[in-house]
Amino acid sequence: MTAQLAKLRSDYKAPEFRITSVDLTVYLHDTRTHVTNRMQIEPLAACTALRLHGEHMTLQSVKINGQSLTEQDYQITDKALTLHSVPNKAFELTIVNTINPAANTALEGLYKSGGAFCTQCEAEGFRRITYYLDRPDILAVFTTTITADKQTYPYLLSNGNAVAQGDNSDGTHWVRWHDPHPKPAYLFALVAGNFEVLTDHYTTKSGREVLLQLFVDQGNLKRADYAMAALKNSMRWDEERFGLEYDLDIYMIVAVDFFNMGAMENKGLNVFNSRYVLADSKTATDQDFLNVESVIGHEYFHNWTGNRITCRDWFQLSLKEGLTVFRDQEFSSDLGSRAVNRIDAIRIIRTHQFNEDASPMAHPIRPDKVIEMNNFYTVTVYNKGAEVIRMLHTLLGEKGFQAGMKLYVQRHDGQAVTCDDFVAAMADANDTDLGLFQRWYSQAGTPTVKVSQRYDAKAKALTLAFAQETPPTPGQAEKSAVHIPVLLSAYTTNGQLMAMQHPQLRRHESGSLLFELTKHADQLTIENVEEAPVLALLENFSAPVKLEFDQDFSDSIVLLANAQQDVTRWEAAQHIYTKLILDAVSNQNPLELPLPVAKALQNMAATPLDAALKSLVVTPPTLEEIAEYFTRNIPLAAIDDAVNSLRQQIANCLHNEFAAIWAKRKQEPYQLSGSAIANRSLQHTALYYLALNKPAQFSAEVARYFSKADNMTAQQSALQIAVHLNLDCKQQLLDAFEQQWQNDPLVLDKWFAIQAGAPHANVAETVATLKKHSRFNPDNPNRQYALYATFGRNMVQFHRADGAGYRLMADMISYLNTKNPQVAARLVTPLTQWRRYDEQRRQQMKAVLEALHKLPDLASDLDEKISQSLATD
Ligand code: B3K
Ligand code: ZN
Repeated sequence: MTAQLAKLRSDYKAPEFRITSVDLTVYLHDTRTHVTNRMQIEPLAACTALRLHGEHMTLQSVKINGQSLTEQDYQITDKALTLHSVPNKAFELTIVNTINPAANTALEGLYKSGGAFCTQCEAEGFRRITYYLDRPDILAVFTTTITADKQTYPYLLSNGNAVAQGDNSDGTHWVRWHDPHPKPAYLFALVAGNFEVLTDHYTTKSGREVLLQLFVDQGNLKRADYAMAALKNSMRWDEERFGLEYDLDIYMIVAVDFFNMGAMENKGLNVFNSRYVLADSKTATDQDFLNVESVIGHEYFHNWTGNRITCRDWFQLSLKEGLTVFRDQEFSSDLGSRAVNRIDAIRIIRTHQFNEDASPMAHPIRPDKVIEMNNFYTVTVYNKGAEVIRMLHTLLGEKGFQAGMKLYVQRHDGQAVTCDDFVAAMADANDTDLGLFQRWYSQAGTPTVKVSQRYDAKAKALTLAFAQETPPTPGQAEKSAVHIPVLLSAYTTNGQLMAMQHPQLRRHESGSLLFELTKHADQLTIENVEEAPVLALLENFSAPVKLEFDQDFSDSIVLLANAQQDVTRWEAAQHIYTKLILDAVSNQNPLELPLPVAKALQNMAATPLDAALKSLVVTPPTLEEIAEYFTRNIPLAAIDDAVNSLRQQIANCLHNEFAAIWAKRKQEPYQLSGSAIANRSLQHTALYYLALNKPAQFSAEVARYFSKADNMTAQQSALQIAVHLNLDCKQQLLDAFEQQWQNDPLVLDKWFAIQAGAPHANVAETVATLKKHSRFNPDNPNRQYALYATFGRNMVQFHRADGAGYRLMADMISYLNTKNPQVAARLVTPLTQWRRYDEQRRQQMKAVLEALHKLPDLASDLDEKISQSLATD
């Protein structure tokens, strides 16, 4: 194992050379692809040596201005090629090298996915294709000529426009692509394969005709329509909401089966994990459809926020990712249910992001120190990054935010910039000071906001006291106050909205009042308040913080029944559930659903609230979310008992309501409308609770529903209910599903995941058996995520006291260490938090990590996470 050197954000240096254009010629071959890379380079400083990044390749030759260099003229290491002396004025550098795509199991650089060649260059994959200044602030114009066997690879694709093509006499053909937009190498893409193509057109608002092409494997064309429609919706939405229009004549998307992440926004040629493209009602659930829409949107929106304006260095990743996640969230909310989308986003933060903040890998949305960049494509950089953008939106309003966006684009189009540049554009466009707000970019950890309320009936005065505190995180012991927008409303006990006036409370466009907490502690006294109000605080989750506010059940019930915003009603129910669970855990008492709460839930079920909202309101927080309330000795079993008992009591008290929902459902053909999705969601929640309440009685009903299902949403829900509730029909359904879908890997992933996520004592054994399943290909990231990543999130079973879960995971991580370090590093995450568990588990996890740390050839991805985990105290 070689210790890897950390890079620091503060060490940034402007490049010493500029690469103005790159002319790549690639002869594709499975094991010996030949690359000629002709670059026009300009020195920017008085510097004679040039160090180019390059890994996993064989150098054939180097020429400067046509003159061959000898081995004395350069030095090669396993990471770089250094030319000792280069001209002090513009010159041409030609490098010829070979690479082995078939051996590339890391899926970074050029690799084979099934029968196709494809690339993944973000963050630092281009350096596995050829020697280059592989950093995002080097923007060059790319021309790419690809040659390959014509029969095997009829489609040869790269960025920009196809400008020339031809056939050779040896059965190969070639295509030349030119991308007029200067871009960093991480946005380079090359694809070759035998695809089916879905073609369509889009006319931009200024009249540009764009050819849209979606490339899928043979046989999958019928599953591509939805993604194409989502692409056109994205293009329209970005014009309407952000005034941003597409800038090339062609937009291509290729779906591949082997892909480490969701998708990649390469200029004009997105490469997608097939799970975010292929969708029809037989094989994709409602959630899958929504995910396709959101990821298609996300990658499309990067064309402006990421591609035309890119990151100066990788520490700035959230500049493009936080902003683009915010944009895709807004896209989904404008097209679908805003409240449901918001709740989904809140749940991601409260479970996964809070969890990351409490881990040894905690980092600010703009990290300061990185060893392996691939480890920083995190829920903090992406999702907390999006919350930070959302706070700016809350503070400035839609108009102010859009003015900031406009200025940002005007100032920085065509540049590689920093998060500070973005915030400066927002501040300047609104003539405001966001100096304090910028702390969100540098400070890691989850702030806690404590609020207390005191009402003086005689003086009719309400005093609200706010205090904030952020716990220390590795490398950041002392924390400062951050700028926290708190949206709030006040209601009477009858559920009427109350007017409140105070210089520090301003009316917000959402309908709430906005208070800005900028100090460690602040206090407001509000006059003329007629009665002690029921407060809704941190409405719409207006900041990514933990709220501590002791609210009586009776007040939460008022909000659940009356709040004007749906998210506030959902929050009221969550507040009740969380309090019940935490009380039961800390007092070691059995959990009991108070009668007024049961009544309030029954009333809610009878109101005309949106069906998807109802389904979410009756769903308590998960064990994973509750675990974030504990820093040490997480009482897994006690939380599990309390959550289960709460579910059981909801099932019991709402049995009649659930039975009515189930009985009244209409037998309609499958539709993908918002209301149909919402109804299915509520019906499946009802079926789950009915079966939980009376398993023996409902097993046959679940089996019948499964066998009659004409869509994957119904089929998957029935299977999940049967497996997770251990119904009598469980094995029958598992077998039927496997039989039906054994040749469809994306669908079979659901079968793997449902079993790996089941709350049963023998899940570790099940996972061990499933990994030997003939359809479990350990080299495909989707299979790993379905089986092992799902198992790692199954907290109670993964953390089984005998350590079986840890050993199982460690075996797979050792296998992946040399094969695919990115996937290995994802799987190690739950182990790195060993300090948060009881003594027995701590020792076992630590031992497993120490053994992994000693692996020969430990990948930097794993090394960084494991070292950090073992080092922190
Ligand atoms: N930008 C890519 C992520 C690439 C990850 C590389 N390890 C996907 C996205 O966020 O759109
Ligand atoms: Zn992105």
